Amino acid sequence: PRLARLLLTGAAGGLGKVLRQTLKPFTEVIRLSDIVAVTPDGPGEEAVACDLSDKQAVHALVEGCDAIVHLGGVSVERPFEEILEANIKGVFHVYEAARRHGVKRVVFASSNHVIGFYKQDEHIDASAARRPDGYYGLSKSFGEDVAQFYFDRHGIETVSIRIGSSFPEPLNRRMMSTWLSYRDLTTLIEKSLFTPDVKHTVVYGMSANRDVWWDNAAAAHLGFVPQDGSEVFRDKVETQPPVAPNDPNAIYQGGAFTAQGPFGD
Ligand code: NAI
Ligand code: 15L
Repeated sequence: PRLARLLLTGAAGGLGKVLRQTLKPFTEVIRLSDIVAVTPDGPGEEAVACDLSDKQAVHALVEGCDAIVHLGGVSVERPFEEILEANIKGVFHVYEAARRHGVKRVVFASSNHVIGFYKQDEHIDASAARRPDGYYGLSKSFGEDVAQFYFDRHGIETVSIRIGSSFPEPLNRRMMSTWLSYRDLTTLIEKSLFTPDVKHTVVYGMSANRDVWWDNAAAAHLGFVPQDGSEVFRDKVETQPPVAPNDPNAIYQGGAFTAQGPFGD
């Protein structure tokens, strides 16, 4: 299947730079957006700069698109006011614009930090109560609620992907469990865009890693079968010094995010 016009927010970011390439086969036109300038690179690409906290700008951005992959926003723990503008207002504006302009499918880049306060020896599925580990995690938790609300109220379908750690390779021992390869991320987004009748589905974005904390049985209808796994990086990662047992990176699923901030006033 192929979309007519796919909107990719956060297109200048780490994942956006990858996905603007790998999602191209699934759409006639990809509309690339970020708060910083993005340059279209050939046919089938268009770029629209937009601050997600600007409601009118987001409405103009979304018009004419038939699906949205929403990656834009602050991707780390930051003072609440920054998170409020980019993530909380941002996700609301995206869904309001989707409603107004008839967009029926959103893929929301949620995060493992919505459940970051579970311990690494706990195993959870998508139905576990959320335990956000900071303002950033709270904003993603809000985003998942917005997604559910816009499905229940307006029939807009979303797959919220609780991305673990999506980088070229796992950067530390914790990421041996949370790593999501770019290839598996792309497949998961493809499934999220084209699987019929997803309603609001929550899925954990992880590759086929050996020791995982998350169970994706509730998202089996997506048919996502990860092809990569972190084991091939184990020897390299284990050259790093061991993590102290009282370090949040060794205790919590959200790792160091559980101990960042507050940032004062
Ligand atoms: P990133 O920080 O590299 O990219 C985010 C992009 O959003 C940046 O290009 C930034 O300029 C843009 N942005 C920030 N504020 C904005 C605003 N007010 N208006 C418009 N654009 C704005 O993050 P990355 O790693 O590419 O992540 C993409 C998405 O996936 C983010 O939503 C992040 O929270 C989520 N995610 C990523 C994970 C990872 O391992 N890379 C893990 C879990 C979630
Ligand atoms: C995230 O949500 C961040 O966006 C990313 O930069 C990583 O820190 C990742 O989680 C993680 O938990 O490893």
